[in-house]
Amino acid sequence: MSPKNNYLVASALTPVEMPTDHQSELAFLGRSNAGKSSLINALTRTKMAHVSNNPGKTQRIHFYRMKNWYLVDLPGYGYAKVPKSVRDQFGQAVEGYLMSRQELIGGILIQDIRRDPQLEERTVLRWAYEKNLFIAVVGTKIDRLNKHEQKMRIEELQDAYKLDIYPISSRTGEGIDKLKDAIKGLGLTI
Ligand SMILES: Nc1nc2c(ncn2[C@@H]2O[C@H](COP(=O)(O)OP(=O)(O)OP(=O)(O)O)[C@@H](O)[C@H]2O)c(=O)[nH]1
Ligand SMILES: [Mg+2]
Repeated sequence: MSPKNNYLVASALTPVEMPTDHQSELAFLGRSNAGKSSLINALTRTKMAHVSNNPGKTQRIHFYRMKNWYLVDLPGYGYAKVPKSVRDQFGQAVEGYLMSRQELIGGILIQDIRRDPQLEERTVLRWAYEKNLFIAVVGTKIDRLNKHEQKMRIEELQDAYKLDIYPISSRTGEGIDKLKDAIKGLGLTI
């Protein structure tokens, strides 16, 4: 018997491989190794997303069934260890998905709290603003910093993004409930 939700239903590269039941979708985006899979697992209290020390191994769009929506894991951009042909194919699939998927209501942009936003992060923000979609920026791995460093980095990132960010640790669980509340605020059950 398969579980009702919290499981992988599709790993897609083309629209025909994507779910067809028109549930809302929320995309989890971020650089490889930023902590996307760990965050997905912390949010859902599962191990449904694969956590690896081998960045950028998967180049497919993963759809996870949630109660009344799909959580969409877009494996990291900015990875170097993948042949260019694979990168191009995946890049096109992601771009096509972000630009034309009707079910998509927004994105969770995930980045290591210790890093600064780069062109890719700014591109994601511009995409969300242009399409008038929800966007939340999450700063991961706060457990790697002391309280003072956390405060400084949160301020620096908020300045850079001109947005409040969600500081979290998937390791300790800190900040996870606040992010959950934001997702619930979209009418998505989690
Ligand atoms: N200390 C700490 N380490 C974390 C945290 N989140 C993720 N990590 C570690 O960071 C590494 C990458 O985590 P993943 O969750 O696989 O990252 P990802 O963004 O899904 O990476 P790709 O799938 O390659 O794009 C792993 O070694 C995790 O254990 C966190 O909150 N704290
Ligand atoms: Mg991952």
